[in-house]
Amino acid sequence: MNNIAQLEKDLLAAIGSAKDEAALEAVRVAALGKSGSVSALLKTLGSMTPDERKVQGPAINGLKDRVGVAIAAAKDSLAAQALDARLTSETVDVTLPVREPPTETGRVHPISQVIDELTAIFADMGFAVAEGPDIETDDYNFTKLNFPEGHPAREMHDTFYFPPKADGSRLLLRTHTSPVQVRTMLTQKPPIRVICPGRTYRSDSDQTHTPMFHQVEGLVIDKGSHLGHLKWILEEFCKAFFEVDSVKMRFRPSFFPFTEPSMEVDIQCKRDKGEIRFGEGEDWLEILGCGMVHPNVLRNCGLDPDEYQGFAWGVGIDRIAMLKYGMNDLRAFFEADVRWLSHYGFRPLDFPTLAGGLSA
Ligand code: 2NL
Repeated sequence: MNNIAQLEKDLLAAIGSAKDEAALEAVRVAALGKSGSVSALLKTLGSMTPDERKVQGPAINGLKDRVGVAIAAAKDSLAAQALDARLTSETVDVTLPVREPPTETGRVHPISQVIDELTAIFADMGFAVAEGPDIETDDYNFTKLNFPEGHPAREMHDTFYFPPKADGSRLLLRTHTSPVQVRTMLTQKPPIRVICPGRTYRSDSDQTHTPMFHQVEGLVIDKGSHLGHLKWILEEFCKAFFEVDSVKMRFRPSFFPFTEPSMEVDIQCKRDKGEIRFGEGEDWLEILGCGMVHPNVLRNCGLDPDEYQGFAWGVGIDRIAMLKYGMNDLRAFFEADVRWLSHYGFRPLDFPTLAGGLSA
């Protein structure tokens, strides 16, 4: 056997025993690479006589072609083997349970739930929902609401003010949602029936106060609106919200600059080992403030107090949410702890409705 035939035999054996594509590549470089064994043979052609070359040329080039074809075939088969190995090891078990979708694992914050409940209750009585900006003018938050300039009631609100503008006026974070009702009176003709839920801000922080909290206010303006209507609305609201058949309410005289007369409202309840029940018992719990809209407020909002009158009320949403759902720490509301939310939160898509149950 001449050395070309021997080399071909050796190379085909090496190709056949290459275990993977990397080993095969090493064989290819050793044979056909720049300083490979076949390339070295090809280089010998240059120093041969024409007669020698006539015989050796086709023999060496034939070797080169056959080795190349063998390497390409081996490469295809190794690639197919590697793919088969991956397909058998990297299996996907389609029978495994799928991860639960957000509609199953996500939870609605109790404040959002309570706002949805309030909206359902008041929408049923014919109220519209109005919203407005959190950043307000001093005029809409105080002046139009009959807080005189320099009146101590302004200080009582612990207002967050923005730096004064060139003209001396200051924007502020609204201390109540009343400016939304001011905007409503300025732009809509009575009869007006709106509720205004939203964020409110006061510079106050302790166990029962957070600098940002939530309020819902209601406003009714018409020609003959009176305290009898107000009492009925608030009673119906409390029964529906606390999901009880009857509630006893107590109206105590109070003071707000924007209402006259003004009242604070308590509901009767029973306290039992930290649990509160409504519609029974001998204790009283304050839940809201209300009154007849002050004639100055009506005038400031473009309404003639001799033609129109109305009433308004304000409730702390965070507080009634805590009462209804038995949460005792207000600060947990705003800590964004998913463990708290998965315990106290509500299932999405279970919208509160009067017919289907508010919190069921
Ligand atoms: C409370 C008391 C109250 C109002 C809010 C109001 C709004 C306008 C005119 C008149 Cl535009 N009144 N709102 C009235 C009485 C009480 O809130 O203690 N809230 C937590």
